[in-house]
Amino acid sequence: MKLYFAPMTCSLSPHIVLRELDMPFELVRVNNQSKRTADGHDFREINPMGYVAALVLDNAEVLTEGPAILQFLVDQVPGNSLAPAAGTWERARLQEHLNFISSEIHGGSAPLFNADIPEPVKAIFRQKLFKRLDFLNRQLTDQDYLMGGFGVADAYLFTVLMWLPTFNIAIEDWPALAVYMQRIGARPNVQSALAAEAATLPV
Ligand SMILES: N[C@@H](CCC(=O)N[C@@H](CS)C(=O)NCC(=O)O)C(=O)O
Repeated sequence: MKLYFAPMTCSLSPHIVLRELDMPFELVRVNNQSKRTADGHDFREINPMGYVAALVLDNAEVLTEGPAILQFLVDQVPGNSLAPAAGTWERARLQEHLNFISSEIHGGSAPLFNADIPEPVKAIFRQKLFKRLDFLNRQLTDQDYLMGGFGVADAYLFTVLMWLPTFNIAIEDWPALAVYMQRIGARPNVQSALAAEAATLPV
């Protein structure tokens, strides 16, 4: 199995989960500008949308879209603690979290990365994002993780919240989120995923 990734992007969440599940995988870096991959492909031949993450199975099937990849991975290891079983009410709750993170935090952050969007317009997106952060902060005030113990939704939320300093947004303004980031960031598999990505050569 190969995980196509770019450092400091959303592909970190399936990377963390692969390590948490102790699954064998190969990490392949993608240059998100040139779309070249470290194993010599044009990445658009793998994911026509040209964005990470992409998971390529040993049978050459390709899976894209973070929430789909995360759920595929956990379903490969029956009885693991990173997600409730498929088909249960709790799995629907997990999907609620993943969709919220994907559309409201990940998608909601995208305009803030865009250098062509004028600052007053970005301010509108910021305000919207702040409301979502308020909501998460309230949730995580009384609990350490989004759902019971550490799970795939936490790997994803940690990943997208890591971008806040890039937008000059201080996580300390949401105290429960600041503590949450420290908690997730201290996990050995999170640290090893970050270190492994940093150790790859630019493409
Ligand atoms: N809908 C996709 C979005 C993936 C995405 O936004 N990937 C970003 C990195 S976080 C990317 O590779 N952007 C480069 C590009 O769009 O060219 C998902 O949820 O997996």
